Formats: sequence, C-alpha cells, structure tokens
Amino acid sequence: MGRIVAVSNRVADPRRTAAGGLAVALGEVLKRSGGLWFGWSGKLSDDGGSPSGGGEPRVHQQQAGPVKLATVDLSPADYESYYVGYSNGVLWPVFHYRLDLADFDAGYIEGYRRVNQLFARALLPLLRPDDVIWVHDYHLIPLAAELRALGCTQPIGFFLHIPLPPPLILAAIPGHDWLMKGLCSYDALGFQSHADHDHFCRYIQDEAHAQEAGGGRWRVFNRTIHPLALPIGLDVDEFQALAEAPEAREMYERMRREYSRRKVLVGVDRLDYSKGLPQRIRAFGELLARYPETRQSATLIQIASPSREDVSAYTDILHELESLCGAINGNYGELDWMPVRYMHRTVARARLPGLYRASRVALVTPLRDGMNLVAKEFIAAQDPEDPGVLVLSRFAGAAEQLKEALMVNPYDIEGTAATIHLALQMGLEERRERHGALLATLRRQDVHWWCDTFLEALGQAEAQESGTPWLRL
Ligand code: GDG
Repeated sequence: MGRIVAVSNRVADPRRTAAGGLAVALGEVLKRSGGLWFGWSGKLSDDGGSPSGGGEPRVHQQQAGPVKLATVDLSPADYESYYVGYSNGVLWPVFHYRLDLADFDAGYIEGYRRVNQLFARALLPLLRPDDVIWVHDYHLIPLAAELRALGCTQPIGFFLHIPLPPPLILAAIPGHDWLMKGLCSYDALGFQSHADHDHFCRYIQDEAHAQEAGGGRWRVFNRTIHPLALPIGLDVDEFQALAEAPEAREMYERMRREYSRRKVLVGVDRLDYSKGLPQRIRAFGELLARYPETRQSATLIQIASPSREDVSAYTDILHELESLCGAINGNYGELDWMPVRYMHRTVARARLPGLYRASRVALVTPLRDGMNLVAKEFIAAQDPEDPGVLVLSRFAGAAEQLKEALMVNPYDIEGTAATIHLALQMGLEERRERHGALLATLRRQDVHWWCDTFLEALGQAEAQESGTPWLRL
C-alpha cells in the first residue's frame, strides 16, 4: 500500500504524548507509511487560508518525525459557518438525535461547502499518485466529492466518529440528499456500530435506490462503495504503559489516601449534551436518596472538560450541571464529606489512568455516543486483581461490544441509580470475571486492528469508472 494521507478537522503532532487516542492511533499508521496529516491549523486569518481570499490556498507544512503535518487557516466567517454553524450547530445535534437543538440557518451550508472546497484545493497539489486518503469525521463529509471534482482518482476512505441516525432523522436536514451523496463519493466508509451501518444502508436503499453488490458492497450513484461497521479501539498497551508511569501512579496513590474510607465513582467527559451529564448527576442523587448506606461512603468525581464554549447549548448545560451538583452537596454533604466533586477543567492525560484505577465504578452514561473511549480507557487502566465496574449506557456505541458492563438506560433515573447500587456492591469474583472478558474484547479489537481492517478494505476498493456527478447545493 502507498503512503497514507489522513485528513481531519484538526491535526495533532504524533510525537506529543498529550495527544488523545485517535491522534495516537493515526500517528502510528502515519509513521509506518511516512504519511501526511492534513487539516485546519486551529488559527483564524482574515484572508481565510488564501491570499486575498481567492488564489491558491496557503499551506503551512511541518515535519513531525516521519510524519508531515500540513494545515490551512480559516477566515473568521468560515469558522462561524463551517465549524460553529454547520458542523456543531447542525450535524452534531442531528447525528446525536437532537433535532430540537439543531440550528438550520440556511447560510451555514455554504460555508461548510466553501471550507471543504478550500481543503480540496489545498490538499490536491500535495498528493502522490499512489496515495491512499483517509478522511475523518462529520466536518468533512463532502471532501471526497470536492477532490473528485478536481480530478483526484486515488482511493478515499471515510470514518464517522459520531453516530449516524435513522433515515427519517437524517431527512430533517435541509440538503440531506446533497450531504449523503457526498458520503457516497468515498470508496470505503467506516461506522462505529452495526446500528449506524444499518442506518446508512437503509438510507441509500430508501433514498437512492442502492443495490447490494456482494461482499458488503453497494452500487449507488454509478459507483461501488463499501460501508463497514468497525468500532474504534484503544491502544491498550500504550494506555497500560501510561497507567504504570510515575504521573499516573502518583495520582493513584493520592486518590487512595484521600478516599481511603470511601468508594469513588468517576465520570470523565467533554462537557457536551450528548454525554448525559445532568441525568447522571440526578441518578447519583437518587442513589443517595434511595440507599442511605451510600451516604458518606460514595463520592462521585465528575470531570467535565471545557468544549465548544462558543455554542449556546453548551453554556446552558454548564449552568444546569453547576446547579444540580450544588443542590446534592447542599442537601447531603457533611463537614467531612462532599458527595459530588465536579470539575469543569481538563485533567492531564498522563494522570487519567491513575484516576480511573483508583475508582470502584465508572459512569459512562451518554444519551447517544459514537463509541466512547472513556469506557475503554477505564477498563484498560484497572488492576485485574481488584478491578472496578463499568456502568455503561445502552446508547453508547461501545455497548455493542462491551457486553459484560452493567448496562443502563440513562433516561431512567431510578433504574440507573439501582444499577449504580449493584455496581458498588459487586463482589470481587464477579468484578474479575467481567473485567477479564471486557479486557479480552479490548485486546482483540484494539486500535491497530481498527486501522488495519479499515485500510485493508480501502486497499481493496475497485478503481472507479468515473467521478460522481456532484449535486448542486
Ligand atoms: C468522538 C465521539 C468516539 C476527556 N476529558 C479529558 C480527556 N478526555 C479524553 C478521554 C478520551 C477522549 O477525551 C474522549 O473520547 P470519547 O470517545 O469519550 O468522546 P468524544 O470526544 O466525543 O469523541 C466518540 C470518539 O470520537 C473516537 O472515535 O468514541 O463517540 O463523540 O480519550 O480520555 N483527556 C484529558 N483530560 C480531560 O479532562 N487529557
């Protein structure tokens, strides 16, 4: 296989250990092939990456070990419409089944398309004939079509990190046919779960008369595409090595000292309405109300790292959380016990495994989530001799794989409280059995398996006879 070219909204320097799971995984693949990683620089400039707003895009290039990083700036107006408006104000809520939070401002889609065209124009001159291009996530759905329109014939794959909703929910997006036709310009398409994969296949059958072509492939819009259900995995060895490193061990020791008389429940999330944080805090309050023995003996540590603070739905949830946590601490707290420790801050990645390992229960209870890597990180960080228990929402993509977790419906506050109670009481033998099975799954389907399986499918993509006739907006 040729050189791998990864494209995502943001790029990360793979040499830095602070990078998250995806950055580590992609970094590995790119290192192996001496690859290129292309995306937005994270900076705004008035000419929006193109001198005088028109001409050839200005690309910043930097060598990071064997990997080349190439980025473009965005104009403030493009940032507002492409990133804040369309990506995070339309696609993120709708793909997480939250039509009520979508802002279908007609101006956003133009900016979304403009930035995808900018990306295509900036990337094209950097490509070699034998490159294999792998595009990531919802910000860049039309990128393959824009590249094809410029004459790009290399195989292009796409991985959607967030869920794909059922066809009727997708159909609420004005211009969904344009968007989904864009998705059909890729050769291989990866989805986090079988549910997402089924939604895609139903959509292309119902709306675009797609026909099955054998081996999981479909014929649609005169092309052959290969959609796959491929859950993203963790670099288990990398995460376990992080758990053994001094910073994580020190965090673990400190937590054990601080909470020697109590069981810690932990939640680690970006502050986002998809993560079910208010429902989780309410369920914890219900636990204290219904099971008085948990008072004084259980403490919930909830990290909510700041995220997308320029989107208004995020400030609403911030206020709701502060008030819910304040009420529980006010009602149940004692001079020597604070039931909820809520932190609207980011914890250093090197310390996270120590926090996970010192916790008896992890609460991973999103209302909808593509996968949820925190669930996997929690399992990987446990001491196999005395592991903690994972309480997992059935609406996380991870629920399809992590069958031995304690499953909850996060909308059912009483039911979730009862399950958290079970988790707190679970005996050592059952904890070990469940953890052993979960860890085996994590190892079998780790991030290397995920990358290799996707790239193999993309490598088998047939040369396509023509580019897609691209729909007008
Ligand atoms: C998207 C999809 C899918 C969180 N707080 C802190 C922190 N984190 C790290 C976690 C984990 C990552 O961020 C979060 O990953 P998730 O998978 O839970 O969720 P999203 O950010 O929404 O990611 C998701 C994922 O893409 C991958 O495909 O699983 O469904 O929504 O690695 O550890 N890291 C640090 N401090 C924090 O406070 N350092």
